[in-house]
Amino acid sequence: MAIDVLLTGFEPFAGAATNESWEAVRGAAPQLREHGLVVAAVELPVEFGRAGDLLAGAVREHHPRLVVAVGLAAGRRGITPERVAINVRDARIPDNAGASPVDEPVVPGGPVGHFTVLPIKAMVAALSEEGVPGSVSQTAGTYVCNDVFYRLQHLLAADTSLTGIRGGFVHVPAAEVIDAVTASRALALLVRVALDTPTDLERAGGTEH
Ligand code: PCA
Repeated sequence: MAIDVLLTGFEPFAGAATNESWEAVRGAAPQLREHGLVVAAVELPVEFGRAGDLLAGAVREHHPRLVVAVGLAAGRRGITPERVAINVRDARIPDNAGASPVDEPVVPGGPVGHFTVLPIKAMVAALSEEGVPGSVSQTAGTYVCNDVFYRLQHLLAADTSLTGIRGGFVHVPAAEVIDAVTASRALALLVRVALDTPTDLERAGGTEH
């Protein structure tokens, strides 16, 4: 059955008891259902390769209109829709299966990067209207979140049976920065903006260095 939205979050990692990304997804899904949307929510393992395999399987099973994968970026000050996934695995800490790849490709022979196809500027604008801190992020890192993001964008770009499915990645910060209730409300808002915005806003979302 084709559904409206597939959301994914991650299990805990690095010794934490919970992962804010899964808390946000768990809270956002029922809010979206209240808006009449058919939503699937999947908790992914923090494992290179296997997380992307499970996400790909869920995309094929559910054939959603929209896929938003969510991860925790503990050091960030707001909610950050990601602009680009890169074809690199470079792990500072082992994943939950003990793997620590260094300078390996996500997809051997794949392009250097894939851009999101979510309207990230419109999403950030919607956060700002709600008073929730957020900005466009120019990198999802080189750990499992980027791995999943790259696999998602590669799948959607390469498999013509999935043409028309839009997808991308959003990082949420630690609960001390944005609490779970606010994060789940914000995520539900971002999903609705993504569904309702076929063409992104033309406004700057760069970073000064
Ligand atoms: N954050 C990690 C992986 C899982 C998660 O929630 C990351 O940013 O790569």
